[in-house]
Amino acid sequence: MSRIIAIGDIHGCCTALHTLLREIRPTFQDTVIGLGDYVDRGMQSDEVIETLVNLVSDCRFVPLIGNHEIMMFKALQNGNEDMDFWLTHGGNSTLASYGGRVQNIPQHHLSFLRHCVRFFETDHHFFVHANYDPDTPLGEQPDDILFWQHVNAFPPGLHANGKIAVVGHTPQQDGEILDFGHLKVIDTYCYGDQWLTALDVTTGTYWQANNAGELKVGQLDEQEEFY
Ligand SMILES: [Mn+2]
Repeated sequence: MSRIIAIGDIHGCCTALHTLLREIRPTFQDTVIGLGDYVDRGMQSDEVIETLVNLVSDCRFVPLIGNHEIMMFKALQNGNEDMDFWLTHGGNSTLASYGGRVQNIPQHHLSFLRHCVRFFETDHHFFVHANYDPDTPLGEQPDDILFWQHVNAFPPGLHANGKIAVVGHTPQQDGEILDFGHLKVIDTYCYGDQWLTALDVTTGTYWQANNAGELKVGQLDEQEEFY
């Protein structure tokens, strides 16, 4: 059985990520989608990136880009205000994980981050970091919606492509997946002492791990409604 598994915002939470991957054990039958925001806030962004780089050799891994990767890139490119902006929005912990020096960030980590994509879609689902405009094709979504806009206040309707959306970015402080049916929000606030979520989008099975290395498994309701 091949699986399609999305992983929510990791934010430097290496123990939770390792715990999840040990349980899921992705193989080359599986497609694993990272929803972005691998770095910042948590303390081990360096180890998270190294783990994701290695994941490429275990499965079909598709990393999306999140707003924190965008901030990091701008900071490294431009310095000055862009560096200040990144450091005050969680980048300080990323930089600390590299020993406090930008020069310590390995080339293969930068190269990994450069290869992250804006969106991904399968037959029945699509994946973006933050949000989407339901009437705009996925390839034409504006950056401010795709990478920055939260969904809690105004959740978008079903996209015109008829596919189920899987997103991160809007932290669910209760640690639970926010499920609108046509839209699943799986940033379950791992860096805030809640859970890191991996969702098998076809079956609705999900796994959650935390920074204490604890793991739980759950099941979203009413998957059959959409097929
Ligand atoms: Mn984000």
